[in-house]
Amino acid sequence: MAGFFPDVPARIPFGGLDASEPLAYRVYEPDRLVRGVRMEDHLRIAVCLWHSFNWPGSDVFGTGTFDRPWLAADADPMAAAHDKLDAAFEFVSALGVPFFTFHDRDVAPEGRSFAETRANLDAVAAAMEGHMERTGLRLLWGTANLFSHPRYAAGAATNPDPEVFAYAAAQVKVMLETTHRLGGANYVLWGGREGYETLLNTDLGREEQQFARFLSLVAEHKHRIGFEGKLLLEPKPQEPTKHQYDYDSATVDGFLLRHDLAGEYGVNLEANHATLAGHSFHHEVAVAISRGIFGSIDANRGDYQNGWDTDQFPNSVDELSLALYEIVRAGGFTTGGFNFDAKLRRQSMDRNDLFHAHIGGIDTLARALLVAADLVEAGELEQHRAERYAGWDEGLGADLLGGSLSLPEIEARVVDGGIEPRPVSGAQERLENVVNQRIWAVDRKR
Ligand code: XLS
Ligand code: NI
Ligand code: NI
Repeated sequence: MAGFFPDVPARIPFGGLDASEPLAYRVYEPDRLVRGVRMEDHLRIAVCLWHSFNWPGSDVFGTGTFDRPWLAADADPMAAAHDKLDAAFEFVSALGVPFFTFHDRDVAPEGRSFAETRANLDAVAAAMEGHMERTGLRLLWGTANLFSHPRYAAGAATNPDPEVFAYAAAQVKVMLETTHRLGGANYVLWGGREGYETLLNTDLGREEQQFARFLSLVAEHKHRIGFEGKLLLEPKPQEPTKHQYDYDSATVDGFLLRHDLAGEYGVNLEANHATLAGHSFHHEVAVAISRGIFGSIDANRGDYQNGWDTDQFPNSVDELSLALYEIVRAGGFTTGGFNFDAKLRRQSMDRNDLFHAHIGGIDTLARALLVAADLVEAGELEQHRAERYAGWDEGLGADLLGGSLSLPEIEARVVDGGIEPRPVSGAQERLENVVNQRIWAVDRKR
């Protein structure tokens, strides 16, 4: 293939666990059935244009190291936008995954006015439609970049200046419509700078009202234009701001309930954001599912020694098996999927490093899926959980939850009924063994 990745086959093949070719999948087989559903449809994998095609490999101490000609300072912005799209669609097609995701500013440059910026995005969206038709690739979600431009330094919806709110609202309107036009399955809002740097200059109450108003406007417009995808908030506790309002799933859920937005929004969970919030990724997935707000996932990982969003490609089957267990047990994704919101390391400057990163991440997810499916099928964890809570299904438990007993009546039940609770083992180590045994045995299931 003579495009931007000349050494890569037009489609990354499946080679199996013993494959010697590095550019081949060991586990990911799109058509393989797992609990009756194709692996591709379970995982719904997406490539993100932001980190993978729009980031030059720079960090705070150094400039870009990656070979991304369209990011050159002297490139004509619109020509560069089209070159970037060509390379991105070539990449995603060769990877053989069904979806991609992007921010408005990832694909189209900002113009000299709002109208010009909008025209740039419209032109690029037309080109994207052509690429999507040609390749069959679909849009998992679109989002607006409300954090890079200096106008958003103090936030977008939560900015002290109403003009910034208005500008951001107009920008989201355009990007929501663009996502709709491209048949996006979801629309994501990550509150990049919706938070504060210092409480000394921040009016928390006002900012919360502003944010809620912004989100109602977006939900209203979604219905107005007939966009059927889900609206998803992406929790993150900090970075770039010191404190972000969408701290984690539980915080987002409380906010939505408080502002009458429940039902309008779900969450897009990112593994590294969960760990930054002091949670495991497993926790965030389980909380979102239990609250009924689970939407989609930004797949990546942090570094146990670093306290920031290192956005590395995921490579731990052990960790992802637990998250996937929750997802498979809950019936799987509806509109969501696994988006690789992950960055190469700065020294990974070969063009093919982008392939190695994604292939490894995809195989890790595929293997975690097999483990999760196996755990669900075996049912040991569920059986233990059901037994552990069985007391709540009838008798005393049902009476307590049903609300028919007052505190004095409960006291009478304890005294007269001779209630004398005896502690029971939580069996944690045994259950941990159950998980590990499934991980070790997964190759035998074929
Ligand atoms: C940054 C976020 C970002 C969102 C989309 O930390 O993960 O990539 O997913 O704006
Ligand atoms: Ni993300
Ligand atoms: Ni992130």
